[in-house]
Amino acid sequence: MGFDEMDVETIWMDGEFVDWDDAQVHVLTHALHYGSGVFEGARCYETENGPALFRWEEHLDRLFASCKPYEMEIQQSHEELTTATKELIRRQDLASCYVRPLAFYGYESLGVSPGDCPTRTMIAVWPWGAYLGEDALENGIDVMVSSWRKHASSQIPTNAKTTGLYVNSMLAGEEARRNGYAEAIVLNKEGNVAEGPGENLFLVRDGEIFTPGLSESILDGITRDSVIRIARDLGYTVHDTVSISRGELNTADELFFTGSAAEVTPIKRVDNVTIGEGTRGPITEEIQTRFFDIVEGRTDEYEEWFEYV
Ligand code: PPE
Repeated sequence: MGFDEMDVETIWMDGEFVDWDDAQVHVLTHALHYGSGVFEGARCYETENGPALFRWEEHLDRLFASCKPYEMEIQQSHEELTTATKELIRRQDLASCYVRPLAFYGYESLGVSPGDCPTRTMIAVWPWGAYLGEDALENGIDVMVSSWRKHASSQIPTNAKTTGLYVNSMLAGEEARRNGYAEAIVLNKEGNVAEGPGENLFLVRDGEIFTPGLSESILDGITRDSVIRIARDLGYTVHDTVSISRGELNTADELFFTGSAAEVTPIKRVDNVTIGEGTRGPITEEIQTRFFDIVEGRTDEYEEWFEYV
């Protein structure tokens, strides 16, 4: 669904609330030319106590951390960004939404060096349903191992959520969709499993859970972290510092993606290979159900993960 069909009218930019249509930048903005922006994607869920931002502090921490390799300095504090976000959600009367903060080198001069380009910051919120479709959450998706590899973390910091990195995600995702798959799995430079274009990956084998470690060229996903904690609290053994070879995808009992946008999405086929029974697997379902019970406020546990709007 396009923004024009949504009932949203305000964006926060550099300290001010501006009309949606006025949230513009110059075409000579540094980030537009060199991908020099860092961003976040978080969700605000509808709960009994009203809209609640899920793991908001962790998203803000990651946003500020992503700035570091690029020597980018966000002009506002955590508190200002939090106040702005809550205000955006309240003003537009959203019960639930996706939240997209972005910081980027703006307009001043061009040339790869950002020089005196200002660091600009914006936050937008809008309703965003299931990332890969409602059906995907229930029945799982078909994915393709991409012919594109992920950047090595020696080439670019893959733990920073940098806008420029996402051309790799776009190539992989679109290649998959052109070939009739819903999403891609991207291997790292060594040929082991890294993650999805916008998701982390989990594998279930013999009742235990595995996910590629942080040195496998992945984003340190906040949903990944939540799912590791949820799975351990449910009594599962989770191996979160492993390498996963491509072949292990085929022999997995279950596979699923996690992400703020993708939430917990089962995978039912990889290339031409059916995973498990070709449906959402039982452990995936248990974790997914628990995840939605938590984010939609049907349990009192994990209160520390919520920031009420
Ligand atoms: N890996 C990548 C490359 C990634 O972009 C995301 C989030 C994740 C893993 C999961 O991280 P986390 O959201 O903290 O659990 N991708 C964001 C962008 C999606 C988009 O299409 O834009 C997101 O989920 O918001």
